[in-house]
Amino acid sequence: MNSDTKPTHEELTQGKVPGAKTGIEVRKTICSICNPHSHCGIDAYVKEGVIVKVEGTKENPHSEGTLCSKGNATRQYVYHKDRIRTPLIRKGERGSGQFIPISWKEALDLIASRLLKVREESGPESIVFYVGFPKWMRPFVKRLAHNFGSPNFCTESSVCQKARYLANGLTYGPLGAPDIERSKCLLAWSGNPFYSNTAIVREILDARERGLKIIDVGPLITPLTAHADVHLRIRPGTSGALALSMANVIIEEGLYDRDFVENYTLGFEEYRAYVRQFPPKLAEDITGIAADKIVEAARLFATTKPACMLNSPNATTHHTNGLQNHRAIIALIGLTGNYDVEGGNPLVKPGYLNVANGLVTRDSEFEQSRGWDAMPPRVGQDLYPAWCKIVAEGQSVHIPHQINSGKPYPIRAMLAFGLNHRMWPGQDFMAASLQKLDFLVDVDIFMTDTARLADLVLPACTSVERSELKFYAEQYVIWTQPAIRPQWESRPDTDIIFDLAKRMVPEDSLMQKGYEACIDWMLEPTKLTVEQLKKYPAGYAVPGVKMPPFRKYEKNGFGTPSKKMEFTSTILAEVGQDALPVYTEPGLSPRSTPEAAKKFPLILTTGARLPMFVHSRTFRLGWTRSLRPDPMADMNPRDARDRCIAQEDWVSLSTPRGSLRVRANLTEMVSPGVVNMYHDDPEASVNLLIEPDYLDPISGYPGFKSLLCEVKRIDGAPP
Ligand SMILES: Nc1nc2c(c(=O)[nH]1)N[C@H]1C(S)=C(S)[C@@H](COP(=O)(O)OP(=O)(O)OC[C@H]3O[C@@H](n4cnc5c(=O)[nH]c(N)nc54)[C@H](O)[C@@H]3O)O[C@H]1N2
Ligand SMILES: Nc1nc2c(c(=O)[nH]1)N[C@H]1C(S)=C(S)[C@@H](COP(=O)(O)OP(=O)(O)OC[C@H]3O[C@@H](n4cnc5c(=O)[nH]c(N)nc54)[C@H](O)[C@@H]3O)O[C@H]1N2
Ligand code: SF4
Ligand SMILES: [Mo]
Repeated sequence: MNSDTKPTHEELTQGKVPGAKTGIEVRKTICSICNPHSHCGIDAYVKEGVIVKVEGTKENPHSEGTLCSKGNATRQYVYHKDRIRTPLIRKGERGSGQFIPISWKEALDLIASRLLKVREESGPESIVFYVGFPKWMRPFVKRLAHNFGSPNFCTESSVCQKARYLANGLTYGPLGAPDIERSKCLLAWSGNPFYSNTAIVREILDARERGLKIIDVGPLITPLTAHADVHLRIRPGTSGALALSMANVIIEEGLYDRDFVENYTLGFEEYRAYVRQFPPKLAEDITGIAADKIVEAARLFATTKPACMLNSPNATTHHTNGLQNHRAIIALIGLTGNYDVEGGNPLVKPGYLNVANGLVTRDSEFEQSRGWDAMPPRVGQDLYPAWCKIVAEGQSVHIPHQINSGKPYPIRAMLAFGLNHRMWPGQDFMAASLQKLDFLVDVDIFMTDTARLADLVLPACTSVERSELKFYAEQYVIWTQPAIRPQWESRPDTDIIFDLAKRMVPEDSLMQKGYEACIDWMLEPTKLTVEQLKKYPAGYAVPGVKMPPFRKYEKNGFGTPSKKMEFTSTILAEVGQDALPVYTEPGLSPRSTPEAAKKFPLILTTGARLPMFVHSRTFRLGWTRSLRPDPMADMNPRDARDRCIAQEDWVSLSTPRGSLRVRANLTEMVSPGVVNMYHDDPEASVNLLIEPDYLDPISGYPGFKSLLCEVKRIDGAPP
């Protein structure tokens, strides 16, 4: 705009042009409505302290100026009427949702005094420090918990990517992400980045144009399937059988990497003998995939070098047999010699908040400031010992069970950041368990159904109202700066945590120095500082980052007890589980429970991502909810026809645990015999239909993605 003249007609009608005349300033920030893989750059157009429009930041190399439907609804998120405005203390009965405002000082003093009292009476372990899907405040909460003496830092990752991490850890030590850019073949085993991880879609499509072969394994047809050479449309929960059968083909046909197997692995002969039990014909019966397709995929993956594997954080582990399934899947990487090689799955040590971009930080040292041996056992440690050997957190799924049993010790209080009880299988059981605590604090942006169960509720602000350190895989780093001031009396979570640290861990001298000092401490090996990063509000492209070499195992071995890649897991054997990646049927399936399948003949898979929703977060936004206004279950038209169900009919979706009223969405995207339902819909939350103890025995993971159900038309239901 020309600042000497009046705004032009075009400028006035657009109305959102930055400059002196309009009073609009563009401030750089990030969106954190969805997962930390993304966090797209936002240009916030701010007028008089109010965001009037958002656009994607073009210079952000990760998001390249794009925002999805959720990010575009940022104004609806930030200015939503459900935002918590002040600290609130419960006035009425537990769970009545009646609160009165109190001051920040009163609230923080009360938390500290109540938690110190519980610690004195029942020990620090009786207090759980919990963080839900938000990740950015985790290092500080974990350090606060441990220095307070509690081993119970627990997170949403107990149902997200930690079982995959556990399977990787048991088999390889760590396993790296796929190097799609330099690969010739991508085995995308579960996962649909077009909806769930948009930032890697460009990488996949660019590589595809260069000739990348794609094998897509999953029960649904997704946008990724359209780009695949082979689609293995698998029955949910049977990935282990498919992987073992592919290994059978690869070994029988001599397509495996002999040098790698002979020199760097443990238990190959036992594994070879075991996979002989899974010829493609048998795997066809189990998985529903034609035997010749299994052979085709196995040959393609084993003979196209280098090949890499992409896995969903959890679609293979959200099954009662998930941990071993996932071990069987990832064994294919080592078997074919694609571990830690260019174009395969190279290993890069993760830096800040687990972003593996070659920049090494000190966050594990920061957060794990006390050894496990110096603390009592964690939640779930007796039941999930393998978990506790690999994963540096408690197993959150076990929290409600331990609240009820009081064994091996009582859990009495919880300090939670972003707690959503609908995340748990049998969410009503979790809600009822929370009501048994002596003291529950929930810090959230919105007054959620879970916050209503708390004794004290604190208002957190959103990413556009705070500062945080953001690492991107592209060696791009941002110290974000607030685009607007925190709304109402909300505050950044870190302000709350550091104020509590003053009251609860005064002896922790580093935390007493505050948030920025702690970030500087973690960043120290990178030579970056917060002060320096403040000069680059849109982000800083760190020059000269050296990536580690390939095949580090040749020198260092693997991070397993035997220092080898373990086809037979030493740790699993030690804890009394099968050392081999054995295949068992899902707990509820047409094969394992044929009696139950008579009444519930369809397979239910839940939580496949939709582009407009992120868990519980965006149902309340008008724009995103309008894209799917009612709760819907996806089913194949053939199954619908058999049940006289038409598109958008109201139906009951039932499992042995209960029923929900939802609308039917008829689509060929799901196979006949399968029903798919998104989770967390406040009007029909599918986790009400899943038993709280429907769990994988090794990881404690819920069987979210394979159980049994039936769908029936609700006669006389309103249209
Ligand atoms: N059936 C079924 N259930 C599932 C899944 C499935 O596939 N199927 N998926 C599972 C997976 S992978 C995950 S990750 C979990 C989801 O994990 P949840 O923790 O349930 O995820 P959200 O609902 O996104 O976030 C929890 C809360 O955090 C709040 N929040 C957001 N940002 C902030 C912030 O900066 N500070 C604070 N204090 N609070 C904030 C949100 O408002 C919300 O209330 O669900 C799991 N549940
Ligand atoms: N828009 C949006 N994006 C998100 C989220 C969100 O809620 N919304 N959540 C974020 C979080 S917390 C997570 S954990 C990730 C999840 O990321 P992804 O897991 O990549 O997400 P999905 O799109 O659910 O892809 C999972 C796919 O696995 C398939 N699948 C299910 N069961 C099986 C099985 O037994 N075997 C095989 N081979 N495949 C199976 C499903 O049908 C689905 O197509 O997404 C993140 N991104
Ligand atoms: S919600 Fe959308 S815009 Fe926001 S970070 Fe995720 S992908 Fe990007
Ligand atoms: Mo997740």
